Amino acid sequence: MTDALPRLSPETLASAPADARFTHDRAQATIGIVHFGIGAFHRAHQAWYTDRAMDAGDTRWGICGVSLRSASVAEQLMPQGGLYTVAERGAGAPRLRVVGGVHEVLVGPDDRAAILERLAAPNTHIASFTVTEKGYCRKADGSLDLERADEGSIYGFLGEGLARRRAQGLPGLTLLSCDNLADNGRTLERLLGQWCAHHDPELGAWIAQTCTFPGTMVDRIVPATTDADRAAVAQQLGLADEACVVTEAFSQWVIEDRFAGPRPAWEDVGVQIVAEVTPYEAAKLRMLNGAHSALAYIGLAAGHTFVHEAVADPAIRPRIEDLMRKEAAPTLTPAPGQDLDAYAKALLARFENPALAHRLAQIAMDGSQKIPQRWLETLEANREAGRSCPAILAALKAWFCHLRGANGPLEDPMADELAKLARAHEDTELACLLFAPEGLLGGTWNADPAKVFAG
Ligand code: CS2
Repeated sequence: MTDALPRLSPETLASAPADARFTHDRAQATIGIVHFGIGAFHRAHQAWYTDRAMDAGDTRWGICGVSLRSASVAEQLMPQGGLYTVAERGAGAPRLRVVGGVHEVLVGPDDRAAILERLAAPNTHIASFTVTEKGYCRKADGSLDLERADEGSIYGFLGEGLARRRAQGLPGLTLLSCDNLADNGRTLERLLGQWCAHHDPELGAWIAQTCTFPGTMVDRIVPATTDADRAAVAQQLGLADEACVVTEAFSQWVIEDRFAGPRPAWEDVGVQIVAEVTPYEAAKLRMLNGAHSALAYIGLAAGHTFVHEAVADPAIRPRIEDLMRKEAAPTLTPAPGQDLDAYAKALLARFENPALAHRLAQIAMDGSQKIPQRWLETLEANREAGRSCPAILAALKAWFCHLRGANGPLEDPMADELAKLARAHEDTELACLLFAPEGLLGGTWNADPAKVFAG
């Protein structure tokens, strides 16, 4: 039925419901942000905030979205002039907003020259990133994997784009990591520094003087969009939208106040600009993401497909509550006004949202990149305090089963090494190998797994 609908575009936009449309004049807008990783999360989060900030009057913040590998986002968005819909799903009818802030979508390998030109443009003030944990090309010890970094990653683009700014006498950029890494800003700063030390030390010095790397906490649950989602959005919008995203009503963005130059008035649309982002980031990674990964592996082992099913399972839910309240929360130092008990309660309510249909398998991907900041840091802080973590240990065991292929082929940048180890060793041996100082996930959790698992 929806096949017959016209496609969303600047020409057809007027037929979308008025309360679902952005209000700023796109013709006045200029591009001020280059964003790497224009997947569903960016579209439902940073681009959604920025678009609303542009509605408030400052239209310097149009987004040039870069997809490093796949051309499919560009194919979805460009025929629509960059327009797409964010559908917020909770109880009742979804709330729609067509976002007008994305002006251009470029694809890593094909559009290299255009991407570099954007990075070096005088109007560009911010480069931001949602390239997932693996996009930072870290080795097990946290340092930059130079080989992977030189295979079309963000570093090559930043290195050349920033070198051009330097040559042209332009100011540096705010480099804004929006991925779920511990200390994401400083991590990006350190890794880009390592890339420069190898390729262009003078550029590294210029970056250190002129660019900033604020830390951020980003939070919005955004399941991968399905055909059924696209059909539902089209029906409600009255237009076909190949690039729509579905998400929850909740959204949070906390940014460290450390900008190199101008920025959107994000604080006017609900973004928290703070002096110290770590308390928010650590709580989010250890409680929300830690619980998410535990739900994923334990939930898949119990035969569930979706987050809302796993969290409702009476055999699983108490473990998840314990993980958040008894294991993660005691390791955190809350910011003034941050109530971790209320946070845990709110997270459970968000996980229960059946309208999201968030697949456990989506969260289970790339465990090797996620587990250190989600579980191992919590395990280490509890170890230092002499406390045990039965919920996280149960989740680790479920991850080991996942590594042995219990839920189908492994999707993880370390899939081959992990699967080989997991199939050759039982749980305690495997834990010793993985978490030992030289192990694939060594360096974060300094326990003797032989004791912990045996006990
Ligand atoms: C999830 C996150 O896929 C995952 O690993 O835990 O994407 C999670 O939904 C977001 O961080 C929520 O803000």
